[in-house]
Amino acid sequence: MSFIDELEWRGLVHQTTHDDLGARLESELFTLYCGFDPTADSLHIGHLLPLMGLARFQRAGHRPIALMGGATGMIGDPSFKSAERSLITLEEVKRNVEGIEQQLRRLLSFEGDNAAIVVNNYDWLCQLSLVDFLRDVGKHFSVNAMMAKDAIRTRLEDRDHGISFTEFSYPLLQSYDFLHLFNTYGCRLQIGGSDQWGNIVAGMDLTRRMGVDAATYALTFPLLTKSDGTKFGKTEGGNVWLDPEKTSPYQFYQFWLNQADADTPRYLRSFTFLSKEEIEALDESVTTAPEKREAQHRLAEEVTRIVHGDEALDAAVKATKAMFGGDLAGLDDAALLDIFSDVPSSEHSRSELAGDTLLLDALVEHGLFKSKGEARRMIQSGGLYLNNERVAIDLKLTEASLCSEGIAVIRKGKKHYHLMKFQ
Ligand code: 545
Repeated sequence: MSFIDELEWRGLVHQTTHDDLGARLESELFTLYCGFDPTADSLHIGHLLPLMGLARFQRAGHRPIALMGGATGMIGDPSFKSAERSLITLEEVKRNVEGIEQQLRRLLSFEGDNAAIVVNNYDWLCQLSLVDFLRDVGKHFSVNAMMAKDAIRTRLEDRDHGISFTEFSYPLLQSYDFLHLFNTYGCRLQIGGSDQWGNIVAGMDLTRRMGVDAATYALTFPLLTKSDGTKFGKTEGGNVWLDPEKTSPYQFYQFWLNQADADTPRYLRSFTFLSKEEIEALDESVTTAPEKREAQHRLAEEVTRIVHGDEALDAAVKATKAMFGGDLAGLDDAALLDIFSDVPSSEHSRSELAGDTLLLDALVEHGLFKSKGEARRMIQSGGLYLNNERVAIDLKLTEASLCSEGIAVIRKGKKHYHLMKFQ
């Protein structure tokens, strides 16, 4: 299978400019780029497709450039945005660049002939003189053509959410980048999500008008969909971030583990580097043994490893087992609060750990059971667990009842958890 056929098979090709791009990618080594504006301090899984896209090209022997939009991030891309963005400060942009650059670097290789390159368009765009730019670059853009683009149509039609000259000029900056990267690195291909099509094609036009006679190319990725019609990549808690401080590796792992059978085969193609054979075997398992959720487990494992590494993956798997009644040993307060983030809890005084309080009494007092009788019946039927171990009726609370520094984990029946927090 050729590289472009593989991308197609993975559902990663939305549009390309040339029918012969696939053939050329087989016979020539390309330098290609994708840009990321530092409008937030972390990427989320919506950015994973183009980022892994760069990595896929690199694995196929091409040279990837990750562009940080230190300058364009100060302007704001209006493409398909329904309202003007508020400007962010230079300090904020710089801080965001640091966060995002770290995340980019994890996925790319900086060794070998086709080592990845990270650039920041602040380094060239901020040196341009306004008058030169308007003469040399601006002359090649037709305002009439720019106004006809889909990407800003709503902003032109909606009187309440118009577009400033600042944002309207954005495509000129991204276009200039393509020209600059062509001149500096021989970069001939720009990739991005489907929202970037207009900006990428504008850059191809500019390179041609500026006298570059080599062909430049565009390839865009589709927007991801979910079979139930809801938006991909969102949870009740909002975005699924790549930053482990914003979305813990455990929550990240859970996100992928919870994908529907109908979506998992597609996500395995788009979000993992697994081979066609491996993925087709996993497709099978979705039909033959859906209850095992083998495909979801594999998906969660692969994507978590790619983004967070082996160690974080191990911890996430362990945490998931803990949630299903497994061993809780070795988990600290922070890990327990993460795993059991949506579980009810009660606040207790450390004095209850002195050895003279019955667990049963403490639970009734804090409302976990309506009466002592109810609590007693549950314990006698073997349905009450402390730190995932069955408790006896006469169990008294001591320091040993804690699972971590200050938390004891109660479970009623198969899956009703409750945290006792001691202070
Ligand atoms: C700037 C200068 C260039 C080339 C590209 C750019 C950025 C581009 C853009 N891209 C999006 C983006 O989102 C914020 C990421 C960090 C929080 O706005 N004009 O910067 C997204 N992009 C990845 C994909 C995208 C796109 O980074 O292309 O489609 C999302 O999947 O929206 O010379």
